[in-house]
Parts: sequence; C-alpha cells; structure tokens
Amino acid sequence: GKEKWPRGDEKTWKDAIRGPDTDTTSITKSVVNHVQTSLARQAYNLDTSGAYQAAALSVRDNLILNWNDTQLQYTRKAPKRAYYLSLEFLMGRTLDNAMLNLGLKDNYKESVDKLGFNMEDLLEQERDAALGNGGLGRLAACYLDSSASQELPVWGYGLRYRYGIFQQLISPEGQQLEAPDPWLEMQNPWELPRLDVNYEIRFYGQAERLNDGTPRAHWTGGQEVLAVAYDVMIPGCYTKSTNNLRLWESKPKRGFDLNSFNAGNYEGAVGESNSAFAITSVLYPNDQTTFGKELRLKQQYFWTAASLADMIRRFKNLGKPITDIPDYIAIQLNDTHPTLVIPELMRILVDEEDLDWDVAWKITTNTVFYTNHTVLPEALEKWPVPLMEHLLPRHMQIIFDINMYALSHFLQTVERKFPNDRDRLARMSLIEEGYPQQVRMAHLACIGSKKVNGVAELHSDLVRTTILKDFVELEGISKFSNVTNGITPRRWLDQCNPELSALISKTLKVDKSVWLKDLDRLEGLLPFTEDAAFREEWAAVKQHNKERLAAHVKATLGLDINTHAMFDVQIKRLHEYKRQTLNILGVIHRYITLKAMSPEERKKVNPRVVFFAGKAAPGYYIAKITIRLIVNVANIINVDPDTKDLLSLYFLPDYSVSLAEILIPTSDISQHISTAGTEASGTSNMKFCLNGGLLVGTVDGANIEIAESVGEENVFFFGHLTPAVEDLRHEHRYHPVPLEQKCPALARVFEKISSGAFGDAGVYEPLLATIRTGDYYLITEDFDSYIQALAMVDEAYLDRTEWVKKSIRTTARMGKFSSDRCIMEYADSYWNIEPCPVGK
Ligand code: NBY
Repeated sequence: GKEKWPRGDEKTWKDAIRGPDTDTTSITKSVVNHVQTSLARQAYNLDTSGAYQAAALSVRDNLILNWNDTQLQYTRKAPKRAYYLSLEFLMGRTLDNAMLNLGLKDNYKESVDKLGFNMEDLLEQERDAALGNGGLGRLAACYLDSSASQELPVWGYGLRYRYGIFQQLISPEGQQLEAPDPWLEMQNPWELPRLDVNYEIRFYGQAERLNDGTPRAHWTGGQEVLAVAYDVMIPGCYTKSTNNLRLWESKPKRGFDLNSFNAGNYEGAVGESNSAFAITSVLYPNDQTTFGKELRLKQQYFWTAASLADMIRRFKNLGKPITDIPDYIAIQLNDTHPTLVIPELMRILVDEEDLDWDVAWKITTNTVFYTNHTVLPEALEKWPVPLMEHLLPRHMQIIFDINMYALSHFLQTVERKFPNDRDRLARMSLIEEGYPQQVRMAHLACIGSKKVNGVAELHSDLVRTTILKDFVELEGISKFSNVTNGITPRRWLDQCNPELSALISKTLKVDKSVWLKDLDRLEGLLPFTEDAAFREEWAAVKQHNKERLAAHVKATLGLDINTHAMFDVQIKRLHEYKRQTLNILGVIHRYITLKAMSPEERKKVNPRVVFFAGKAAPGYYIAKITIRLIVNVANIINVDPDTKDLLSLYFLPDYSVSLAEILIPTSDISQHISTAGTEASGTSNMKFCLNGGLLVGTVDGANIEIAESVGEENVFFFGHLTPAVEDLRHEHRYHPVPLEQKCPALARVFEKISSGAFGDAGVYEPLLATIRTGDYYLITEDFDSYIQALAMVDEAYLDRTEWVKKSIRTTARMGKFSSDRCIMEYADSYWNIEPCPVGK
C-alpha cells in the first residue's frame, strides 16, 4: 500500500530526499563535500589518504541508500532469509569492488582525476579487512558478493576482531615474524556502528533443571557481556540489492563494577571490563588445527548467541508462531565453529519459549545446515567437557540430552541390527571418551542439521565414507550432499584483471554487466582460440600483468623480476598437507640439474620464476622451517651467475587478498599439489584458471572438477590417487625403505641441503626428518612424478601458440566455478529461499 509519512509535509520530504550520485558532476560535489565536512579538511592541503577517505565516504553514501531500500524491501515482503554464520570473512579491500558493483568506477575515476588524484593511488591507501585465515574465510566473502548479486535475502554474521590475521614479516635469515594487524587504527568508512542494536550474553553461572515434568532449566549467575552490532554493506553487482554483514563487538555490560570500585579494588574492576573487551580482540590465526582455548570457545558462543538473538528478534516482529521459524530462517554453519547455535536454539525454544523437547528439536533440525571444510583429523573441533560445563553449563546439559534423545531411536535400531556393536555406539556418540571427555562438534553439527555438505565432489564423498559414515547409515544418504565451491568473478576477474575483462567484453561483444553474472558466457571465447590476433592480445594482457607485479615488487621490496620468464606460483597457507616442501625440493632439484648442464644445454632451457607466498600459523614449527628453506634457497640461486637468468625464486611476505589480486593474473602455471584426499576443495585453483593460468596439481579437491570442465589435456596432473594413500602410509610405517633407494633424485636434493649449500643444515633437519621417517604427506612417493609433470610443463610452454590456446580454453570453460552458481544451489536445494529484488 501507500507509505504513510510520519510527520510534516510529504512534498517537502520528497523534494529533500536525495538519490544516489550517479554522474561525474554530482560525484565530484559529494567527494568535495566529504572533504569539507566529514573530514573537516581544506581542499588545498588534501593528501592521498584524505582523498581516499573522501571518495570512500561518497561511495558509502550510495551504498547506504541502496542498503536502506533493500532492507525496507525485506521488511515489507518478509521473505524467508538465510544467515551465513562464519567466524571468518576475508573481505580484502572494499572501495574498488564497491565502485565496480555500482557500475560507477569510470565516473569516480574521472572525478578523482579532475580533483588532481590518481585512482590507483587512492585504492592503495585502503587496508585489507583480513578477518580470516584462508580459503574458508575468503569463501564466505565470495558468497556474500554472490548473494547480493543474485538479489537473495542473505545476511552474514561474524565477529568484529580488533586485530585481523597477523602481519607477516620475514627476517633476513628467513624467519617468519608476526606483528599485529591494527586494521581499525584508521577510520573505517565501510562499517556502520549500531550501538542501539545490542544483546546481553551470559557466561559461566549455574544451570538448574526444573524437574517439573518439562525439560526446562534456569541458567543464572556468571558473567554478562554486551554484544554490539557493526554493519558492513555488501553491494550486489549491477543491482540495487545491498545486503548486510553484521559483525559483533564485545564490551562490558557496565563499564566498571561499582562494588569493587568502591571497595578500592580499581584493578579488579577494570580487569572485569578488560575480559569483556578481550572476546573480540583477535582472530585466531590457526587454520586446520584446533587448540581448545577457553577464549576461542567464548568467541564462538558470544557470536552465535548474539546472532541467534538478533534473528529471533527479527522473526518475532513478523508476529508468526514460534514453530514457523524454519519457514522464515535458514542458518548456514561455515564449518563447525558456529555449532553452538544448535544447543543455543534448543535452549531458547525449551527454556524461554517453553516448547516440548521434540518440537524444539524438529524446529532446530529444520533450520540449520552444516558445511564441512576438512577431513583432516587434527582439524576436527573437539571441546573438553569440563571446559564446556564451566563456561556454558546449560549448553552442556542440552548436548548430553541431544546425545540421549536424538540418537536413541537409532541406537536402539543399531542395537537390534548389530547386537553388541559397542564400537559403533562409541564412534557415533557426541562425547568422545577419554581424559577429559570431549564434545565432537562435527557430530553435533551433523545431527542438528537438515543437510550436510562438503565443498567438492571428492571431498563430499570422503565426508560420506569416512568421518560421517555412521551418520549416513543413521539418517540416509540424501541428507549428505555436495556443493562444489566457487569464486566471485567480480573480484577475481573484473577487478583484479581489468585488461582481460575488457578484452573479453570486446571479443564477446557483450557488456560485462551480462557475462559477469552469467559466467558460462565465457564459452563464447572458444572460437577465438584460432584467431592469431586475439591470441596475441590475450598473451599481451598476461605480459602486462607480469609487469604490473614486477613494478609492485620493485616498489615494495626493491627486487628486479625477469618478466620474460614463465611465472610459476604457489600461494596459500603454509601447511605440510599442501606440500610447499614438494615445490621447494623440486626447485632445488631444478637448480642441481641446471648447474650440471653445459652452457650450450642451458640455452635451451626455458626461464622460470617461482613465487611463494603464504602465512604459517605462529606455532607451526615445521611450516616455519619450510619458509626458512625457501628464503635461503632464494638467497643462493638468485645470485648464482650460472643459473639466475633461468631460475629465480621469491617468497613474497605478508600474503593477503590484495597481494593475490596482483599475483593471480600473472601466472602461467600455479601449483595445487596437496596429498591426495587432503585438500577439501581449494579455491585459488579456480582463480588462476579463470585468469588463464594452467594448473600443476594432484588429483584432489576441486582440481578434479576443474579438469573435467577445462579438459584434462589442459591440466598437469601427477601423483598417487586418494585410495592409494592409506596403504602407502602403512608401508612407510611398517616397511620403511631408505630414501637413497626409494627416490635417488630426492636423496640428491637432501644431500645438497645437508651439505650446507643453503646455510646451516641443522636448521632444516627437523623438516627433512619428517620426510625421511614417516613421510605422512607422501613427499617421497610423489616426487618423481612431480618432477615429470614439471618437465611436461616446460615442454608444453615451448609451443607458445598452443600454450595460449590452452590458456584461452581454460578461462572459457570456468563458468561452473562462479560463486553465483554455488549460492543458487544453496538457495534452491538447502535454504529454500528466493530472490527478493528491490522495487518490485
Ligand atoms: O576451506 C579450506 C579448505 O582447506 C579448502 O580446501 C577449501 O577450499 C576452503 C573453502 O571451502 N579450509 C580452511 O580455510 N580452513 C580454515 O581456515 C580454518 C580456520 C580455523 C580453524 C579450522 C580451519 N579452526 O579450527 O580454528
């Protein structure tokens, strides 16, 4: 119906209401207005940082107007909404992305230009929002971009860490040093504090069952802290739809504890408030390992409780019966980190809404969905029962009750079907026996969810046949499915590789506003593989991107890079399962081989520049040694006159989303070489291929599906397959063969390292020892075939025409890996939500 104006004269309001700034003149006015008022600065002494701030505030105004319209539309239409719960959102920078999604980058560029600034310089002023570790956090960011672009009513919920992932420094000896990332030190124009949106969150205290014939309990006492909302606008691409990412900040419920203060206990009073601030102070920097720290569990509960309270408050505004929750809310768990929403929702429904246990359980299990991102045993979350009992006494009771009631039907069936199958019962329990007992979060997430998915076909199969096998037998296979990961082509092609984006639009004769949202259209490039002029343009773009990176490295590190070499890139978190070691050992092998060649032979060698970047978890000793080895090998080979023009090596410090945006478009080849069965999906593999880089990879994760899409002839596969891995590990353990016998080529590499060629050999010994004994990640098993695969890359690169064709075909066939496809799969087959476009 017609809107009612709250007060005053409708015409006065309408005349005064401002629309977005969409032409260069009004954009310029808005930027200058922000210089004068928001920044309180004079135009004549404006520096680049100020110009960035003013441009960002102007773009933000446009986002806010769209955000308001979108949220109003959601309130009016009351569609079912989905909430993406992730402890990590690795957003990177915002300004460029926002201008592109608004379709206003050219206008802003022109405006900034006329004001005497360079847009590229402005963009460089922005700090990355690095509230994540790696793939899991970046996936969440891509999914937000796609949700808004597809006009879906999806909000993200996370934490507003005062410090993001640590800044990585590399000492001259190759040591990784960690420094804090105070990303909020400068004003952050991309968040809106919502001090009025806040919830009280309880910890500790006592939980007492009422024992009045209901399952209710009272949870009282303990400590309460306040969760305060900060909203981040998420613009869709070429649409008004602008979604919300709500991040929670913790603070004390009342600044000081007046009692202790008056009693003269000033420190104690401040201490209490410090512990409240501590909850959202820092992102835990571990990927793939859990540490069982109390503060981490506090973060998880603080965030899930605040997010759920917020969802339920919004739901209650609809005036629907509480049992309708699954018709209006879908909650997606990004890994097990938010699993506490399951007992928290049960607590609200049972203790506060007074529902029967079974009714509450039905609501919960029709609302929650769980995505698993790993099958590595050390990465599966477990929390000690005593810790959980202490911090969250009521939730611990509920988890014990879920274990009893939810599993009981099945346990009886199991008992009948497999009498005395005690092992099975013990395997499936939410509680792992031991000292102490532990809560298995993946089991809780699984039985509390409507559907469970893995992130690539192979990984989803492994979830079904290994870690959750018993639950597949319990609940049927249809609950367990797959959504192969994807990436947003906005950031990972249009934004990071504008030249390629322009070439694609020109060639397809289709505006990017079309193909960026319908990525299968890239197939239209296929006929042009036979067009020599097009191939030249394609190759020229890659060359320019190499030069852009070289300029960046020169400016930041003072190093000169040979841009006429093949660029070979491995960028990801440092981890033994990702096998950066295999890569660096391969580089040393290449160096030894080159050194042994005559100058004549060397002339036939194709020059190669190898790039590494990535952070190691601060406590990950072996990964840090790997960095040391890479840096010290680089120090030797980059100055060896015999080889430096043919092989050079760089470890680029402080890997980030922004660095990835510069590196990915340069690559001829990139490495995704995990031990088969260990990399759930991988997503940078998709980014490289979308930008016309080819892969060297193992038959693992999404590499497999990429090869299916782009053609196996365009991927350099090597190594053992997943089914062989267990047997090989068994062999290593029980029938060890000396390295010299097993893999002579690798033995020579080890000798070189041990000879002190790369500095004190003792430093590397713990790393080499893991390979010599045990070799859990099968370096020795895959080394020879890895070297062969690299030789095939060299050979293929000699035929440059054919190589460029491969590159074009690869990009052309990457449509499947748009995160738009993923998000529509979640919307249709999981959440059951529909687009809710603005103004319709
Ligand atoms: O998730 C990654 C997977 O390794 C990768 O294969 C996949 O493509 C990507 C997206 O699905 N997992 C990942 O990044 N995990 C973490 O960063 C992570 C962070 C924290 C914890 C565990 C894992 N933790 O327990 O604290």
